[in-house]
Amino acid sequence: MLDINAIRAHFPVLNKNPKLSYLDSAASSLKPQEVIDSVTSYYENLGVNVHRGVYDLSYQATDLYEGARAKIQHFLNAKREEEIVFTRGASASLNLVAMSYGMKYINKGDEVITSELEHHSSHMPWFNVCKVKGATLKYVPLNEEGRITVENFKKVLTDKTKLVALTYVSNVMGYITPIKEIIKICHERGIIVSVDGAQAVPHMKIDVQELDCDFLSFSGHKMCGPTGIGVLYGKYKLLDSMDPIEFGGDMADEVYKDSQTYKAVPHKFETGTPIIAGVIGLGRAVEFLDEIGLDNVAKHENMLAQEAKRRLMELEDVEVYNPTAETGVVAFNIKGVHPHDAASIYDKNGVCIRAGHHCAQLITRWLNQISTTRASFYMYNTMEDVDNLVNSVKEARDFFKQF
Ligand code: C6P
Repeated sequence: MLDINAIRAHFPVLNKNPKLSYLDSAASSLKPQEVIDSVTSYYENLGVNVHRGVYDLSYQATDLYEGARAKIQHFLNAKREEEIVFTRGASASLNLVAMSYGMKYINKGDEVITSELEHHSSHMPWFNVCKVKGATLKYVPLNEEGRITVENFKKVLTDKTKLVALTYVSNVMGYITPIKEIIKICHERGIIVSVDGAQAVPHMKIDVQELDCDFLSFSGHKMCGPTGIGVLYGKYKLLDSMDPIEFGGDMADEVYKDSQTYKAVPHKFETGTPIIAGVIGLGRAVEFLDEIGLDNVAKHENMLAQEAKRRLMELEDVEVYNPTAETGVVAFNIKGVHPHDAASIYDKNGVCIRAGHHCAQLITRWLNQISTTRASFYMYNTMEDVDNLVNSVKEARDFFKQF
């Protein structure tokens, strides 16, 4: 059981706004004081570059930067530190896989499998690779709930499948993909699997060796870390076989007029001055998540989301799209009311939610909607937040239904 009041005390935004119902953690989580302090401390005490300076402050900064890589390796149980590549975020990580691995290894006639549940950053890079390389992009048919199932996945698998790019947890529906089973099936056929973990890593303990994914992409800002920092986990052999997509400072090894070589993984993918403060902050964030315990976080947010859905489904004219989802995401609409109109009432009541297509137009179209409302719960949310949400939905429905 989590002590929610004790957890809330770590988050300055909640201390300053105790009545706020922050239900938009799937977009970005709030940041605990420990993470803010670690970022501030780097700027206050060091503020210098890494890997380059031949003086003590730079050595200290490099130790903190590379030390954070070790923390993330430990957090994911990756085999080697070199398997952790720092990027700007999940989008950059997913694009790196497509632009480097995809452009090198996907060829004309090959097939790539993705799904309509994906965030744009997960499937659009593969749309591009397939278009450029003359490969075919296939979509797992979703079941009647909008889920990816192993059975349906097998329907699109062929001898031509070379790579599978799927989300672990959908940012719109909150469904968990049976990714472990899918990875096992793929590996029996030598198929590479790139997992979008942006909505999974912040909420559930992931052991990359146990999962056996080839690539896993995620962002720091959704898991109590700073904005502008993300991770690409990749198996060493794959990363080592890939070419950089950005060239220049810090990634170069030997440079001549007629030849150039690159540093080893992961530095060959971290061009230029890295996101030093972000990396240090993310290192502190994963420690924070381990201190809280992600298994407890998952149980807590799921419990709140189930209760919110149960009560929203009792309301006339409210449609919940993901009643069986097993995470902290609630997808709903008030019939006949545009989510952006309703959002003005939620905002007035201090309820922060997201409305729109959530950068996932394919699943929004699948739902036959142009926009959905999403409430997403995290470790610091309470039953009062559920009350506030449900009462605000009632108020919005009653207000807009008059017209
Ligand atoms: N989803 C949401 O409100 P970035 O923006 O690069 O940190 O993360 C991209 C991304 C990739 N995959 C999934 C499943 C995601 O949910 C996101 C970000 C946010 O749902 C912003 S659109």
